[in-house]
Amino acid sequence: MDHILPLAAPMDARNKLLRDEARALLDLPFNDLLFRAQTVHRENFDPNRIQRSTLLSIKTGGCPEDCGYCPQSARHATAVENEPMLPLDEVVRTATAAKENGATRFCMGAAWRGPKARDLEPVLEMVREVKKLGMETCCTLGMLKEGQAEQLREAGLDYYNHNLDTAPEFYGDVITTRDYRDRLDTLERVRSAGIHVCCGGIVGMGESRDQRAGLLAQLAALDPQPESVPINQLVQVEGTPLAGTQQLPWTEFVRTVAAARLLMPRSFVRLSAGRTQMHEAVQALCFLAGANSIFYGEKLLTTGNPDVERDDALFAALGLSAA
Ligand code: SAM
Ligand code: DTB
Ligand code: SF4
Repeated sequence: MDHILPLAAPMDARNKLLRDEARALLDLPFNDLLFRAQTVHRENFDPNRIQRSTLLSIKTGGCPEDCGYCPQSARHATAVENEPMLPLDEVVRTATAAKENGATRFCMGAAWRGPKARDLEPVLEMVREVKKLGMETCCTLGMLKEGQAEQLREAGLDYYNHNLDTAPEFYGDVITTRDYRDRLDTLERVRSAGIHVCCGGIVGMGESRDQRAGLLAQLAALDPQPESVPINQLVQVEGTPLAGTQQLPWTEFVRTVAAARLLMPRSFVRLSAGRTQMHEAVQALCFLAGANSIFYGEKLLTTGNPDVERDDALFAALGLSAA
């Protein structure tokens, strides 16, 4: 009977294989990696179309969690001011403007560990109203409890963003107030409620290449794979524990995008936070590596993003159009 593995083993074995595969991709010569990524990208997508999502922080700052990268944690002394939940009309106005600018998805973020029952009501109203505008709706509200994903789905939520952030073994260096399993549980709740999954991570937090492979393997092992995969470059914010981390070479960022494309061929890979600090030539390489989505609009949640005129000019220069 020694051929029978313990129950957990097949998944672990698959994860290990995926991790080795991710590592081998990240180790390829840059040109080989980009060529392969662009080839697979073309087999699955129109290479000249980029999906655009606009973010809005509907409840800013004062978060009880200790995520080392985040300017909204109450535990870090940053310049972010705590704000109560935005009123519905302001959310609808911002979403309308985003739609007029060409965004197809509107993502509402809240600085919570997770929503309390009374927090969720106004968010459900926002989801209903944004949906009525004809946009795809997305929320990122932290951990969800039993039944909350269903409530969001019922209100018309299309996507839920919840990131794995980094490799399991590096995670504890970045966040201590919730663990990897909590994140996987929320992702399972989202998936079983019939909401599309938006799940990615952050690079440039001081992790190794092998740990970037570990993150990618975890994302690729989600079954089904996430529909959207945001790859964020750490935005270093003064007052956060991760401010001052050694900058990741741009080649490593592009490699991560390319490997994400190869490991998750049908997912939208989003070139996410960090574009303000990124040369446009590097962004162009990310599109070549298979990124086909961006955050669009001058603000992410609390930090800056390129303004729309600048992005429009970049799209024009590259012959890219909206998806
Ligand atoms: N509070 C909720 C949560 O953590 O799930 C939702 C909002 S939280 C700000 C959403 C995601 O933004 C985080 O999971 C993280 O991946 C990303 N993020 C936050 N601060 C960042 C930073 N400084 N640079 C890059 N990405 C960041
Ligand atoms: C994601 O992966 N990146 C976005 C969105 N999902 C919610 C957030 C980026 C936040 C960057 C720091 C800030 O602006 O506060
Ligand atoms: Fe809170 Fe989310 Fe920021 Fe973590 S990432 S501190 S949970 S707002």
